[in-house]
Amino acid sequence: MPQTVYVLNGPNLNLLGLREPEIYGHATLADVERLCVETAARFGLVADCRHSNHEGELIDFIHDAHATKAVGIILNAGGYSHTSVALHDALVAVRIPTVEVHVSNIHARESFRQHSFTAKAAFASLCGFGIDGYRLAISGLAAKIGASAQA
Ligand code: CA2
Repeated sequence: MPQTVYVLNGPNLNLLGLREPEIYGHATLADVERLCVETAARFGLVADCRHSNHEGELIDFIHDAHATKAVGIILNAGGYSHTSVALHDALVAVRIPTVEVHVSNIHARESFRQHSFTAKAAFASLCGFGIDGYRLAISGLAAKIGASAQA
C-alpha cells in the first residue's frame, strides 16, 4: 500500500499565478500540485492534492485523510487559517502529522494574517518561501515520519 500525503489548498488558491503576482508569484495551483507529486515521489510517498473554496469541504478532506490512513497533511487553508476553529478542531481530531504552508510571509503582512488557528494543530509551519514552501514541507514531513529519499 502506498503511503499517501494529503495536500490541501483552501480558498482563493486556485487564483495563484493569475492575480497579485507581486505577493504570490507566477506559479499556478497546477504547478504547486505537480511540485508536490514530484517531491512526494522522491520519498516514496503519493501526494493526493485537493483544493476547495469551502470550509466544510476542507474539513471533509481532513476526515478523508483519516479514513484512508494518510500519513501526513500539507495544509494551506488560505484565509481560513486565520479564522477557522473548525479546521483546527478537525486537525486535532484526526491526529495526522500536519505541516502548514503559506506562500507569502504572513508575518510581514496585515496584522489579521499573523495569527493562525490551523498552525496550532500543525507540528510545523512554513511561510514566505513561495511555492517552494510546499517542497520544503513535504521534505520535512518525510523526515518526521521516517520516509527516506528513494535511490
Ligand atoms: O500566503 C498564503 O499562502 C496565504 O495562505 C494565501 C491566502 C491568504 O488569505 C493568507 O493570508 C496567506 C489567500 C489566497 C490567495 O489569494 C490569491 C489572490 C489572488 C491571487 C492569488 C491568490
